[in-house]
Amino acid sequence: EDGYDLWLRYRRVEDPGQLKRYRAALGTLVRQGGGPLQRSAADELARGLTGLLGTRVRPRADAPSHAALVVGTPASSPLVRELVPAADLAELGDEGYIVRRVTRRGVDFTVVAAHADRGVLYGAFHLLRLVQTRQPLERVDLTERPAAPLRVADHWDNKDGSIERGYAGLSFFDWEELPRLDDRYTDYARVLASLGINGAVINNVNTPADYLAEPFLTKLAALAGVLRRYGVALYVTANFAAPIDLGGLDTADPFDPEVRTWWTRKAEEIYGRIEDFGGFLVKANSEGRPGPLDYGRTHADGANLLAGALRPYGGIVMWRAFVHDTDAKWDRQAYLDFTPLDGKFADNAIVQIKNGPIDFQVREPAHPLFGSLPRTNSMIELQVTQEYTGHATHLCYLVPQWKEVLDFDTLKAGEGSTVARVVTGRVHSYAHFGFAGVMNFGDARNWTGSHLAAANTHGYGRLSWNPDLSAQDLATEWTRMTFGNDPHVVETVSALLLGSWHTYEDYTSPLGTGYLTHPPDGSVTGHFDPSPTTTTQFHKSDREGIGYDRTAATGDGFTELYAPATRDAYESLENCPEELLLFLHHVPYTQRLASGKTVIQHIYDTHFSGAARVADMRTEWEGLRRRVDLRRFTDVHRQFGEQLTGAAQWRDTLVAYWFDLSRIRDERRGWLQAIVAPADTALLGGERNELPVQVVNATGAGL
Ligand code: BDP
Repeated sequence: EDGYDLWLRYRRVEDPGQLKRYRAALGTLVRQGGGPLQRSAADELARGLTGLLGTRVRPRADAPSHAALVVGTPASSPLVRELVPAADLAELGDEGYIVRRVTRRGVDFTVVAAHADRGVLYGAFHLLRLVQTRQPLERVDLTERPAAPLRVADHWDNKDGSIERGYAGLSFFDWEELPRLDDRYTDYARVLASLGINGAVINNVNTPADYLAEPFLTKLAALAGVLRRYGVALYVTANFAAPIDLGGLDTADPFDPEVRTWWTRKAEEIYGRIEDFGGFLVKANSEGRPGPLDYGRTHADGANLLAGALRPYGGIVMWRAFVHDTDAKWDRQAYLDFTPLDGKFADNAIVQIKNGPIDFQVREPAHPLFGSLPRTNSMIELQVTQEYTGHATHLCYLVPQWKEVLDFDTLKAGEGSTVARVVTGRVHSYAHFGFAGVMNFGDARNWTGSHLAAANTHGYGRLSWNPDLSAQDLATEWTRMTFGNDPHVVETVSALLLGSWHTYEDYTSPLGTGYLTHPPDGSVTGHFDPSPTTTTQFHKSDREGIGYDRTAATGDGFTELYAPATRDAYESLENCPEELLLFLHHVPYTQRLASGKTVIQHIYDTHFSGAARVADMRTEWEGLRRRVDLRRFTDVHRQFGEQLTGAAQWRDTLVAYWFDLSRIRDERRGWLQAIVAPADTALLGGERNELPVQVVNATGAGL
């Protein structure tokens, strides 16, 4: 097992009784008509059930007189028409489905039925999931429809094959070889569809304009053809200066008629090649990217230009709210730039908002824009790739983090206006809304570089379908599908996943200390290793205290961007959630926490306990030897070893750093904390990981 199958592993059911029941119910597969998506559904069922049941399953069209699995739509299948009322299905839209056991004339039918072919495809994957996780089907009766229409996978892949913030090798979009296709594209599309993901942006947000012209259009068309069979629309990131770079114009001003014409023709050209093209994602006027502000126009003007060009074809523009050109107001800039534009964006433009105001840190409050744009379509952008959360080395299951953000009550439209409800269009009447996830896929054989990191990919997709799913259920589901149903494995791996984010937070950045990773320097270690000396503008540690004062009273006023009750809580030291304390306040090291501990002692303790837990994690994993296949067991074991080294490095760097600044001893451990060659100047300008301090224990051994 090399991990290539991800959670689409269809290994034979072990329990003989269960196998017999599944075989009886699902051994015959009936599909009557339908288009390419239904064919994909039937192909997947044939493949999956052949594996799971250990017997050849092939789709047939005639109705059998014995138990069978029936898939289809009422429009294409007389049998489906007979078994499930068409009205029940019509209510579910084009993506919803029903999986139901129906007995007719004494024959048991397991039915996967939908109003449209796309729903059949999603239902097929659901049925497979039920068998993979060994659910009984005797009384199955479930109805599903996605919470949001946009469930998108964003790739930050470059045309030279590199991936910005990618930790799983190079890009598998091979622009040299395309339009020649290989099986990996189909498997990619299957993987997305298995989660209900229905859109893919295949290039980096920092993109040249090239993708909008030949030879890319031909290549994109080929790719779109594969994705289409799995219900995934192809999108590209557009460079706002494309009219200049590709069109030879001397401006990209959204109000310039030639610019407008250029985009109109461009859209016509793209749709001439890819009729179901999804649209554009745009990063504009952020980190040096071109945009409408270059011409004195607004983000809405820019978005509307592209939206207008795409509108005749039903395309959309996802316009990113990650805008910052100065570190000074990084936390507030998106809010300040976008809220005055509320109501000014076209109805086929959507503002895409990162989960938090900074940049995918281990811990941030929910972005204050959620709920603040009642008249502007909004979607959330989550980061599946672990840019600041340990790359493919540290286990950091992000679903609990995403859940906290999604469950955050913005209170902006009264109680219950949670982020999840905002981005699923239940708070404001948005025309388009949903989810984008920055992917962690590369050309590594196992897709994500780390076997366990695929749990984040799975979790993202499943949450974008249904944000109410619990982290516990998702962790368990992924584990069962990925490593099998041995209860000990399921329990151990789910627990490892579920505890991992807090553990990572503890040994890297407790209490919301925030951005502590080394800035990118072109190497893959950017945003990975600890480097507190280079990020002081974010954590604001000094000799007196620690934390970023974002209060209205004495700080930058970021707290003002939240609803009054939240603002009040964030503003006060007593009511501020402790995990955000240092994100919002600058406090003395001796500030007491609810536990009675001082902030500095808490910081010491969590760095030590967090790093210690990584050793426990590895021991837990060792308990799975022989319960997990050797190759994946060994790969993960090696990864835990690397994580252990990394965690120790974080602990020692940070404990030493804050000891040196605060000069307050760790009262708990009673170790001698010796400062070797303290040199403030060197400390402030210090090289990465080369702090002039060392922590040693009483015996003198380095920790
Ligand atoms: C940051 C990444 C950078 C991205 C940027 C963005 O470090 O590579 O280009 O976000 O989202 O997290 O645009």
